Amino acid sequence: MDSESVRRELRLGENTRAWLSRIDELGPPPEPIRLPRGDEVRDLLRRLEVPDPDVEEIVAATPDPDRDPALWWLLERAHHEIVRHMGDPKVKVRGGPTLPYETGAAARYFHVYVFLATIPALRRFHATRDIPEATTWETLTQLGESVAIHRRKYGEGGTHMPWWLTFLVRGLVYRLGRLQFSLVVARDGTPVLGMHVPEVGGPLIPDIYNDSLRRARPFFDRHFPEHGARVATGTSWLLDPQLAEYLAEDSHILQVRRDWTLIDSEPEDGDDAILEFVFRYNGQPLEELPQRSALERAVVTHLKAGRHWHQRSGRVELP
Ligand code: CO8
Repeated sequence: MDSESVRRELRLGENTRAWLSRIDELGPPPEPIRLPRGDEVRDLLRRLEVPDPDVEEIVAATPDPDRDPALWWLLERAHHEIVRHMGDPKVKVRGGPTLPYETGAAARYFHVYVFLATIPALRRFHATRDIPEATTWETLTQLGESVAIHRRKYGEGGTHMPWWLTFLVRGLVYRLGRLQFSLVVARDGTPVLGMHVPEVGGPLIPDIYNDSLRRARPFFDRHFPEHGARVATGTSWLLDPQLAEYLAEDSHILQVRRDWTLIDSEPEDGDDAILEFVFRYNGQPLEELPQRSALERAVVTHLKAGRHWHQRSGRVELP
């Protein structure tokens, strides 16, 4: 098989050519991949909080090297690209695109299979860094969140934001309580921790947020002493100052962001981001969006008034 025949068979777009030829050059991984099957994968997926209907579909569609040679070709090389730079934040690897769904369930769940095939290498890497098992498993539950959001948004199985799963399974992201932190090297070479608020885990109660923030520096100083980050940074709809026009002063979002300093000169357009994170928006008219919470009402009122939301970048000192 070569990258062009794989591209044709899986109906990948022209824009995937550069990635395909890169991973073609890389070749298969030195150690053959193994996908767990049957009850082994069922138990693993449940542990990763993948919802039941998806678990069964993922088990049934698990690709096989003889039956699905093109998909297997892609799987091996996508996995190889990830493990090659395990734990190195200076190398950018976003993983492959979402595959066109018309070739079947195995294509829809492609990034789940890459994730599953890479867990053993990630666990070996975590062991070399003495990462507690509980942190490994807590971090890996992002797979369940990604699959659940995809189903809620599109009504069928798949993975939402597969590039984030790639980051995570490359050993760059760690969930410590309510928050995730990622190893990042800023453009000027400064090491920082990227902060992320996963959806699963309940409201952003300040005590819970602060507990998580307090865990970050000791964790990274112990397991990644060469990194040495002293600040966390983030780009988010949560940092848009305009939210203060709508939310109560004691809202969690307004409380936890008080220690943050904005560091961007020009705000980025944030309409898509806030619609995504509040509604998992999929193009419906604004009139049809639910209006149950203060935030849901704020997002719609603001847009209907012809105004725009912003994504802002900020930083906070790590305690
Ligand atoms: N959808 C609908 N309503 C919401 C949502 C939401 N996503 N979030 C909050 N609300 C409602 C609340 O129910 C409350 O309503 P009411 O006053 O009517 O009772 C009101 O808005 C105010 O909410 P709070 O400020 O108290 O916030 P919560 O603690 O309820 O929720 C969460 C905050 C947990 C962040 C929630 O919005 C959520 O789960 N969002 C999805 C995940 C997400 O958006 N993550 C952020 C992605 S960007 C990123 O990770 C980088 C972050 C870097 C900067 C961090 C700065 C702190």
